[in-house]
Amino acid sequence: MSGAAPSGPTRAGFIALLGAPNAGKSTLLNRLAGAKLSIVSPKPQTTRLRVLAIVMRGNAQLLFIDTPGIFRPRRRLDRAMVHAAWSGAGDADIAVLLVDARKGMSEAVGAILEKLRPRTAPTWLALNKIDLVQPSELLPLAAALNAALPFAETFMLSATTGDGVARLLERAAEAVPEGPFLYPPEDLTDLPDRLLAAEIVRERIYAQTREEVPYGTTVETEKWEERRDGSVAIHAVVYAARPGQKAILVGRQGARIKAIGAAARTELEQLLERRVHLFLRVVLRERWDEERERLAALGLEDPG
Ligand SMILES: Nc1nc2c(ncn2[C@@H]2O[C@H](COP(=O)(O)OP(=O)(O)OP(=O)(O)O)[C@@H](O)[C@H]2O)c(=O)[nH]1
Ligand SMILES: [Mg+2]
Repeated sequence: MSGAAPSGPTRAGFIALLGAPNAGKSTLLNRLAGAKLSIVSPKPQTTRLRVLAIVMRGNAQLLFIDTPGIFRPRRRLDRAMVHAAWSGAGDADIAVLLVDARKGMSEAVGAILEKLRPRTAPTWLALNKIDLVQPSELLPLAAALNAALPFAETFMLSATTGDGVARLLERAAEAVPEGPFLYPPEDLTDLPDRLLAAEIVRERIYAQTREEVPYGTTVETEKWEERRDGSVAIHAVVYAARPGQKAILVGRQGARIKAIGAAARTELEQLLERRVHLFLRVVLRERWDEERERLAALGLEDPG
């Protein structure tokens, strides 16, 4: 929290980060929170659930929502992800459309602009990844996007370097409505540790496997066991949609799942600040991505 005692009335509001897959929403959420809350990967469609970051800024409580990237859904899982993204935006006081400045005005961004058009609550634009483009490209892109949909504010930032992020925080703190804090100010998120653990394993799967494997996989924490020595034993199941995906995840003599587990455990020990024993088992479960129960485990609603 910032040093000076807050003066004046308190403010609080939801700010949803919205955009095409891979725009950098989760990287930005983590940067805003100053903590790793949401998983990141170079592959699109990484985030599947809404992740909340509670950021205190003077007398304002900023509730940033990371959402799944918006794309044309096929599976029930995809539909639930896109539904979660739009309902995140619908509930928010401010929606921030994040656009990858290097990709510019893509078909995916065009489709999102169309759906944002009827929105009456404030919508902001943030050009992200400005570290990857020539500065001279930014103004024309901002102008083109604002011509397609007039945004109340436009930001240019890099979630990776942090450039421009302070200004977004500042403006958000001024713009959220007056009102009481909605979450305990000392909390960072409402994400349960069990879900965080499953997400960290999923992130390592994104990092260590290719092609369809990450998309055919989901992870659930089955058992969370507090041990008397202060450590925790986490048992998680990895569901694979195809026998071939299961074989890749397990690897030769279990080498792949062992490496995934080792990397996830190291990361979890840092995040949870305690010793972690992590037990992973890989299970074939065809069509898990059509099962309501699997979506519910991710905190997703069935979109029907
Ligand atoms: N150079 C650069 N890379 C970035 C920036 N922001 C994000 N990235 C990278 O872009 C990739 C995607 O980032 P994510 O944060 O996972 O993107 P996302 O929008 O959450 O993606 P989905 O969850 O799939 O919708 C990762 O490789 C990030 O490291 C940025 O400002 N600059
Ligand atoms: Mg994401």
